[in-house]
Amino acid sequence: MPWKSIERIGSGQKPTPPPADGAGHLHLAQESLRNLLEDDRVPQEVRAALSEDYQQVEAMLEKLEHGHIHIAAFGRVSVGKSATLNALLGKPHFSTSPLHGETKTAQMSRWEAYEQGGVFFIDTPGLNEVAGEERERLAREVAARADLVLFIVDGDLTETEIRALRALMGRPVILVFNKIDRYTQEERAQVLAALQRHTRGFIDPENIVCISAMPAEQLVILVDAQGNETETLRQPPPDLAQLRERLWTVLESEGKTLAALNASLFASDLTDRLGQRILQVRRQLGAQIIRNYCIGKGVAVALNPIPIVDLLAAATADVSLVVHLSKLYGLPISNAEAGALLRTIAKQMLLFIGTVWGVNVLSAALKLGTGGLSTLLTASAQGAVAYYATAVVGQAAETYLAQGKSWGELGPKQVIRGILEGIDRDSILAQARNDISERLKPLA
Ligand SMILES: Nc1nc2c(ncn2[C@@H]2O[C@H](COP(=O)(O)OP(=O)(O)OP(=O)(O)O)[C@@H](O)[C@H]2O)c(=O)[nH]1
Ligand SMILES: [Mg+2]
Repeated sequence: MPWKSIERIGSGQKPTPPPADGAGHLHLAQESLRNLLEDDRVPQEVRAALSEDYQQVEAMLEKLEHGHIHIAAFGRVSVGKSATLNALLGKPHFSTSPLHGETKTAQMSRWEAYEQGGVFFIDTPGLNEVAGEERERLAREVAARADLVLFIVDGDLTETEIRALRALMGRPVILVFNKIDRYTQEERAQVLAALQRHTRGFIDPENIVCISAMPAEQLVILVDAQGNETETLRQPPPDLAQLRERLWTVLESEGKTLAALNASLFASDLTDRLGQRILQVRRQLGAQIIRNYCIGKGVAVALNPIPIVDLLAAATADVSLVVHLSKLYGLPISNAEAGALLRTIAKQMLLFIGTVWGVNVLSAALKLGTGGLSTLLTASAQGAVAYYATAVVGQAAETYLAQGKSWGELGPKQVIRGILEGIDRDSILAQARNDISERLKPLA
């Protein structure tokens, strides 16, 4: 059941790993993404608040259905990310520049040379650009979502690069040492050895390749038949052999698995995130709902004061609050069920009335006012207590619903006691007086 899986994953357990073959992964990933999309137990208001995440799921599903593979170029500014992709594409598709920060958004291009089709290159902005935090965030997001990352460097690793590489640990990465035309054979070997050393244990040496995507122009001296010398600048062709070979091998042997693994990871990640976001959104929406009911109740009581014990007993009238909250939590309950729940809550609250609690709340509510004990003040103090009581009822009902319609091991008594003790009484009462007097002002 999709909803259950959200709650289960949200509570820290991982789903059973899918079978190791590519097709199995693919199938399971598609299924869990589809389940996320089609889960009609996610309330409409939660869905609306998470519309961006849902769009991501749709995009990922579409990619999977078409069997597309996304390969992202990722790395520090100006290491030659765009130049490397251009060299692979065989055309200057992405803009390059000697200045930092040339690439400002993520851009995509299909790799036509890959005959089986469906392979796309994604260029990303560089890391470590001055004031480029937002672009860097985008680049990291794209890399995290790509099926394969070409992590491009132009020398030994910097601190930023080591951190970025570690963040990709466990993901398929080819480490590309670009601009080798700038180094002598001996220097290249030194850098390569350093790259292997720094990435030992998380990047296989066969996934470290040396290239020259856009070698610097060379001064060539031409000598004609008469022995006349002319100097001219020539752009040597790119040297991509190692990268091209590695890419072909990886795509041939693991292409399907790459996309499928990534999709499974994405699905489980997103399920986690969605689960957390759903809880968060529910809490926010729940707080709003409770507050609206608190105001309604507080104003009604202020206008029509009743004795305090009645007032707490009147908590049982908050049926529609509980029904509303139950819908938000995807566990709709009937009015009768809500009534029973309210009676349990009210009973526990009334038990505390016998103690100093009720008196304390009322006197705190009274103290919060300024001036004498006018009728209006007493009335709105009672309104504030009603507001407070509804807040407690709302929180108790929410706790019960969030635990899947259960009071948990503690039982209602301890849960409600915890809420009463944990609630910031004075600030809620102050807020209540504020909210109520705001609404009563136009009537005064
Ligand atoms: N010598 C040499 N220069 C290169 C090579 N590849 C790229 N360059 C130069 O490096 C500079 C940066 O190249 P880009 O491809 O724009 O680098 P980028 O990583 O995309 O840069 P941003 O988009 O700004 O992050 C350009 O001036 C390129 O000409 C290479 O193999 N050798
Ligand atoms: Mg670029």
